[in-house]
Amino acid sequence: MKIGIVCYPTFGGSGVVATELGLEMAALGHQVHFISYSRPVRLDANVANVHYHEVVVTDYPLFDYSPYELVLTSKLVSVVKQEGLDILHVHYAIPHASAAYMAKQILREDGIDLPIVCTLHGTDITLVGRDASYEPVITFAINKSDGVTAVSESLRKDTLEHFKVKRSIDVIPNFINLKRYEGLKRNEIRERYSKNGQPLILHVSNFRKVKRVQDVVKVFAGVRKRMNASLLLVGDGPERYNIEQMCRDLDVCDDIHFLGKNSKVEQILVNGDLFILPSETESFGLAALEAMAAGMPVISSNSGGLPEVNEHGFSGYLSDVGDIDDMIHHTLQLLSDPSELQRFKQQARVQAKKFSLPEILPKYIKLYEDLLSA
Ligand code: GMT
Repeated sequence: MKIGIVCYPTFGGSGVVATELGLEMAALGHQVHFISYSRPVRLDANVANVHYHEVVVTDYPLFDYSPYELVLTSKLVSVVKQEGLDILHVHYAIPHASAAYMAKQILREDGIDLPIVCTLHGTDITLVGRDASYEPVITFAINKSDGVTAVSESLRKDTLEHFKVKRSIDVIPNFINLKRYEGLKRNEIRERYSKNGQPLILHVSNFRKVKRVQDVVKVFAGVRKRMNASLLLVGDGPERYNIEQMCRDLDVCDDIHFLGKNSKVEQILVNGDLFILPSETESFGLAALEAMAAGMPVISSNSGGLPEVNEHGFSGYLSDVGDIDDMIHHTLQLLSDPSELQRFKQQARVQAKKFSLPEILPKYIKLYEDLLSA
């Protein structure tokens, strides 16, 4: 197959899932064409069967806002024609689904019928997409896609609840490439931040409000009152200053380390003992899955798709959003009992296997094949 993949190139989960999916399809011998405004962070150059087409938006004085969606549409038309793509898979509805629809109509004029798959990832539905300024376009683009997938049952339900969707939505959960975690050993990060052997607690996100990183700091401060521990905060984003302020307010700065963005996140995760993801909402929670793959139990909120990923009492614990005391309780329960922590670490790995590539990839391949033979 010749597959086009449209995604955001940033550290967000949708770009990561899109990249990993494309790389696996390329490893199977398919030709995969990534189309984005910058090289996706996890897409190395010079990988066999992988091609990258950059969408370059030029400035023009008339435009206060450059029309990215139009430039993307033109790029899609051009790549489909030049490369002879069989199928186009867009990740994150805004604005990729409507750009794909427009490209499909343009190509139809030339007698080309291009099947479009749209994968809904979360905030394109739960936060941004349902806003009145986007909703009619998103509804239309979802209804007009040839295949629509959601990364969790929770997101499928949210989509049906908030949009007038007249078509079926397949749930294809996010997946993890466990090969990235095989044979990984603790490294200098452990030595640097756990000098006295104290547990390392981790959090990874884009530091947006929806992630409630301040709750991570509050939980850590509660834990720190009872035991030695360090917290590594990986990622960056708009809440960074407020998070730093919270560290100062709670007097825990010395034990909290900001590691910034990192494209080889598994090299950090492998050093951790426990992961905290207290999000307001999370359609899936890929960060939790990556943490489990690295052998960390997850203390998370119970919102959105998180209960589908993190099994309460097995791979970690779930608490209501904002229930700091409950999260502190579960964290201490695990960190103060080495054998219990060890058991949960193993169970976290078992849970991650349920979302391993061999479990999930065939679902995407079947969807592509069904659309191509329709
Ligand atoms: O806000 C983010 O975490 C980024 C966003 C994205 O588009 O990358 O993440 C969403 O998609 C991920 C991959 O499917 C999911 O694992 C995240 O749960 C989802 N984020 C939210 O729903 C807040």
